[in-house]
Amino acid sequence: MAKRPFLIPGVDKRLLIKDSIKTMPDVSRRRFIAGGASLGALTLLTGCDVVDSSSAEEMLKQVSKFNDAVQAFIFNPDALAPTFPESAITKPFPFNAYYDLDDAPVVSAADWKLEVRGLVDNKKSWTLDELYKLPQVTQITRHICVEGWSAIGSWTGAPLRDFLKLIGADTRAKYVWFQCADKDGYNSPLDMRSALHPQTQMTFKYANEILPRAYGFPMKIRVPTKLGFKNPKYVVSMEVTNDYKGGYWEDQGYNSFSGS
Ligand SMILES: Nc1nc2c(c(=O)[nH]1)N[C@H]1C(S)=C(S)[C@@H](COP(=O)(O)O)O[C@H]1N2
Ligand SMILES: [Mo]
Repeated sequence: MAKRPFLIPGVDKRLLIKDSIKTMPDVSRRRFIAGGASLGALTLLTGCDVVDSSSAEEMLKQVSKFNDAVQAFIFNPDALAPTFPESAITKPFPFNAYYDLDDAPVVSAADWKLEVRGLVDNKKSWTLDELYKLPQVTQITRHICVEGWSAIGSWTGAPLRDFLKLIGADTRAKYVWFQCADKDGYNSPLDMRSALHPQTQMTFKYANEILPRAYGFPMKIRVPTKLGFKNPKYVVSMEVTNDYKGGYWEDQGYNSFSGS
């Protein structure tokens, strides 16, 4: 996440968030504030991308309408994130990290293994070839960054919940904690309920091609019900644990739930 000024012509981000909060019923207001109360969180709730004052207006309308879909998305963490047709895909899809693309990890497919640790029956490490053999699905969903941009992409991979079942993970544990290959480290805890969400994916392909380096080769965890920073790229290990181990952005004050 590079430090960029956050300016939308004609829209004051703080006022928009304040106005939206005012229109929410109590329960969702509490949940929204607990979830980070950011423009990203609003985008996640309403599906509206704010680029100008008329889309801000539209977002407010969406919040105040509180139609069934939005309600379901807020109150039920098992609700599905919206999916989109191929024609909606954002091209080119943005790269984002806390460094420039030149500094993104270069992972050698031959040497890489996914380490599995913690509360699981089978702690075997997995090669990429082994992982590629898992049954995979493709999803076209929206990725929302807390910095205020969002983009629609196509991700293919194995549902994480299938993998957790396969390795005999204790799904009563609180978190799955991911560590990444970034040179100064990147990690992120995912609450078990979200890890078991049907759309949460161990992603191996972007736009039907092997995941490019920019987007996290060889594997990222795609969680379409969460903000972008809860989608770790260049994953090297996963640990099933009851301990809250913190995360790169979580430790800097971003809410760990950050999603629906
Ligand atoms: N390993 C790693 N994963 C990461 C990040 C990072 O810096 N390192 N940045 C996060 C953030 S803030 C965003 S918005 C997305 C960006 O993913 P993209 O480059 O595929 O758009 O990756 C997330 N996962
Ligand atoms: Mo992000």
